[in-house]
Order: sequence, then C-alpha cells, then structure tokens
Amino acid sequence: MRLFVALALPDAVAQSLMLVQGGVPGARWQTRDQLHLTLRFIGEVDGRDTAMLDEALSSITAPAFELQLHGVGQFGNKQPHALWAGLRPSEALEHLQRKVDTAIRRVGQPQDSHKFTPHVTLARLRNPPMPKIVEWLTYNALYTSAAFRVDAFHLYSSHLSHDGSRYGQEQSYELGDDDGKVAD
Ligand code: 3AM
Repeated sequence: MRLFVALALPDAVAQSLMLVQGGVPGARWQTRDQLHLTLRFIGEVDGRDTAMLDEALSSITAPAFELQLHGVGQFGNKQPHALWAGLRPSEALEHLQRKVDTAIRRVGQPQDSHKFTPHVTLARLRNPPMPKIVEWLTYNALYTSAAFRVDAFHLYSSHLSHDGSRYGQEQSYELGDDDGKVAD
C-alpha cells in the first residue's frame, strides 16, 4: 500500500479553495476528496509495516491547534508542475510534523529528502501555460481561508487511477487539549 500522513480540511475551507480553482487551461484541479495537507509522504509499505506505522502514529501526543490557509504558490519554478495554497506560519503545525516524521523514521521508514513546505495542492500541471500561471498567482496572492481547528491527523492510502490519485483515510489520530493529552 502507498501511504502518507496528512491533515484533512473542513468543508468550508475546501469550498473556499474550490473558488480559486480555475483560470489555468489544462490544469488538473484536485477534487474535494483529493484536497489535504501532507505532513509526511511514506511510500509503498506492506501489511506488517503498516501495523508498525499505525502503532507509532497512535502513540503521538500533541495539542490540537488552529490553522489558516494564506497565499498561493507553485512548485517547479520555470516548469511548474503544481499549484498550491500556502499557510500562515504555525509553530504547532511544525511541531506536529516533526513528531510524525520522527515516529515514522523510528519504525525504519526512509527519511523524506524534501524539506517540509506546508501546502495544499490545488492543481497538477503537465504543459504549464506560463502567462496564465503568473496571472493566477497574482490574482490569488491574497487568498485567505477562515481559521479552522485541527484536532486530528490521518494515515492516507493513495491509489493511482486513470483519472488521478484516489486517497482514502485508513486511520485517524486525535490531537489533545493544550498539554497534548486527548480528552476521555
Ligand atoms: O500533498 P501533495 O498532494 O502535494 O506529491 C504527492 C502528494 O503531495 C507526495 O505525497 C502526497 C500524497 O501522494 N508524494 C508523492 N510521491 C512522493 C515522494 N516520492 C511524494 N512526496 C515525497 N516523495
């Protein structure tokens, strides 16, 4: 199974993102079900490793926190391959990401060589029409979502299909109150 760890987005935030999904011909806009915020890509694992990962992720304690999406960007520089929404800086998010990364490395999964760049992918691009992309980036530069509470993170599976990736929530892990403990 191909796995990754991510945050889900509330419907209101997803709807606000869907309003900025347009204006770039040829872009493959992510559907509602594909929108998420990746904390850590894992990759292909077997059933035994999945069980170990689940156990490691279950043992994470971290506080729930507030997030707000803000701004947009692209990956790929002169050959953009993805458009995304960014986030207002969040120490709590970085803290959770480090905990998830450490837990995953401890059970023997290889390190992810990419630096963590918090984002929500909005579109994937094959033949980027540069002027339209510059226009889209400029027009949506001030995009800001409502603030929302993050009280869980999830282990997702990813299945490639002819119409893009299909993501499924395999497991969910609750975040706690301010001291990180999950309430009973
Ligand atoms: O959060 P997004 O959608 O930007 O690009 C993939 C996607 O990111 C990324 O993991 C998320 C879930 O598929 N991804 C895919 N292969 C990857 C790899 N080898 C990867 N990230 C790092 N290394």
